[in-house]
Amino acid sequence: MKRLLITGAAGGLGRAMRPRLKGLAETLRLSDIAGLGRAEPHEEIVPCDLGDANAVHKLVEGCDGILHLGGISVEDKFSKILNANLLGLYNLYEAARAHEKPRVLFASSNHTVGFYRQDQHIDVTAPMRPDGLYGVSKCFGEALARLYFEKFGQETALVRIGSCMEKPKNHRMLSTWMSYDDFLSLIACVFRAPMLGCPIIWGISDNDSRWWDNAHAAYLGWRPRDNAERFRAELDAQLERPAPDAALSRYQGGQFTEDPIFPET
Ligand code: NAI
Ligand code: 15L
Repeated sequence: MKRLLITGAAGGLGRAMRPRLKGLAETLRLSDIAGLGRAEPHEEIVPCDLGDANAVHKLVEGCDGILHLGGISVEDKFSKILNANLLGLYNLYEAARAHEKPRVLFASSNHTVGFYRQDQHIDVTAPMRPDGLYGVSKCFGEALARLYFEKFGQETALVRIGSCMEKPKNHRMLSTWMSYDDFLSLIACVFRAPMLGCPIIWGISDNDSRWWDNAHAAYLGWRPRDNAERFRAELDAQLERPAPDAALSRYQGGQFTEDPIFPET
């Protein structure tokens, strides 16, 4: 790729992936509403609010891939989710349509299915069961991407990320964890695949206690190599297991299932 756009580049995942993605494109175009520091020689920085249609059109121009990490990443007031995750996504897809339909990797979330119980094993045919307004916004994002695929042939990988961080922070994450290395190899597979389509992919490492089945996406050749199991002893020593009826041990979405709907005022 000549130019890969990374939205949400100032966030937790953006900061982790920024140095790792250096070899994937000649230029990384980094964008966020938060500060991004100084550009390295292979980088360009374009601040942009995803809710601003004109700015998003300029942002996408000249890019041949988009890693879309930007937006609200936890439960929040609807007005904030509306601007960043709904309007922002619409703006992104309209801009992509206007600028030669660069392939997109959309950071969706396990919170599209958060109300499945942890003793249920599901694949991508399972109906959505979002666990909050944040989860609903990711369901919207997946539906919007699918619309642009069916109508215009816009390709997107809908990556339902579990918990992508240095290491799992609790026992639930022994099932949902994805290492940075595995995310990097997934990103490379998505942008290098001769044909992508619009698949839903569970963004998890090869965890022994995973709940989600990626068999349908085998054609991409992604082979996650890490396994959260190696952190189990450390977690057992550090943390008491939550009670069996606690949200954290009951639902796939964990604590998000107990979040309130935040009032606007
Ligand atoms: P984060 O909250 O650390 O980063 C999101 C970034 O988006 C922030 O830097 C923020 O300033 C930016 N942003 C927010 N509103 C914006 C707007 N209106 N315009 C432009 N930029 C805006 O989240 P994180 O952890 O880095 O996650 C990245 C993406 O991956 C998010 O979309 C999140 O929903 C998704 N995801 C992450 C998971 C994880 O384990 N880190 C799990 C599941 C999904
Ligand atoms: C998400 O969707 C969030 O963005 C992230 O902060 C984590 O909490 C993750 O899900 C998770 O479920 O662990």
